[in-house]
Amino acid sequence: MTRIRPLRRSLLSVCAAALACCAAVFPTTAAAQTKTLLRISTPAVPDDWHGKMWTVFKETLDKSAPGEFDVQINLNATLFKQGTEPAAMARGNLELSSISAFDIAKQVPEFSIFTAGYVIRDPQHQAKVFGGPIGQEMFKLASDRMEVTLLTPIYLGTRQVNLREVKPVRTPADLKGVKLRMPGSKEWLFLGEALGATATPLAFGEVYLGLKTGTIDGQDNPLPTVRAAKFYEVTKQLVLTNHLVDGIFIAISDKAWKAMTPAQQARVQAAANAAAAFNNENRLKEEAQIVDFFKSQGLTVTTPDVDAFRKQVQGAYASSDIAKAWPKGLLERINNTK
Ligand code: KDO
Repeated sequence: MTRIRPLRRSLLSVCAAALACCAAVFPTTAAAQTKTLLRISTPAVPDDWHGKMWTVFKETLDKSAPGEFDVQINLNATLFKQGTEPAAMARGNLELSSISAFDIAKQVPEFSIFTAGYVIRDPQHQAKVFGGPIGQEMFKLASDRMEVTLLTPIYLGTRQVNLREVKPVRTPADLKGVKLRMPGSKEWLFLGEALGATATPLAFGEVYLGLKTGTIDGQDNPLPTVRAAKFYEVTKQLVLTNHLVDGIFIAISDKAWKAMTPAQQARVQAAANAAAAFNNENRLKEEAQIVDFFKSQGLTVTTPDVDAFRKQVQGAYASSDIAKAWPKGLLERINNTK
């Protein structure tokens, strides 16, 4: 038997005690290190469906792969600012987010076709376009050119104009001079201007205060978001322009995706699908009946001349630089998807 000299023995026992102490103080850290870290960042508020869907994602994954993933959900843009998520994912500082067509268009200009007003007709049309060959081609293009993989599209809702003060709005001319808040990118600002307004860039998290203090006259978002972010508390009118059937995409960083085994990838994909289904089902259900809620809160809900808005917005895109990046024939293929 090897003899341990007294000095070595006392050193060993000090080390053993230190290790035992560490294990007692940091047991979860030690366990978490063996798990695959999945950090999520989104500007979504907790009460919006695409905020809640991340809990479905986490629960689905915890069930299909117990103890395998450490899913950390960060809502309200607390981890990364709105629009900076793709860069954070490319750097390896973030694993998952829901990114918009506008975020993708910054790197893949062809994708801007999905940022254009009055291209996608309704949620069913969106599901058919994204669920068919066009979706496959465009998601591959984005995944090939960015350092993220798009796992699934999500219906964010149909965007409407929401104003601080009641105003007769029939046509785009009636929005002249209205400071309409849009998220801050060229494609967003183009959409706001195409609607006839003065597009004013502001991050989502600052919209409530902007409406309250009057630094902006209005904003546009799908109605479930107007409810969840409580914009109805600081606005008086909804104008049902239906100008953008908006989609976002659950995306995962390539660093995280490629480090996973095929079995892990399949579980993450299934969890993303479950999250998307939860969002889509609840959002559609809510959109179908939400107008009464706003009326009960004292808001004036008006229907403008939607054909006049459609004509002006489609015309603005047709003659724009943005549309020059759209793949030849894609608009017709989208229009012909029934
Ligand atoms: C917004 O800032 O108006 C917007 O609706 C844009 C979307 O692309 C998306 O970022 C969304 O905000 C957030 O998820 C908050 O709902």
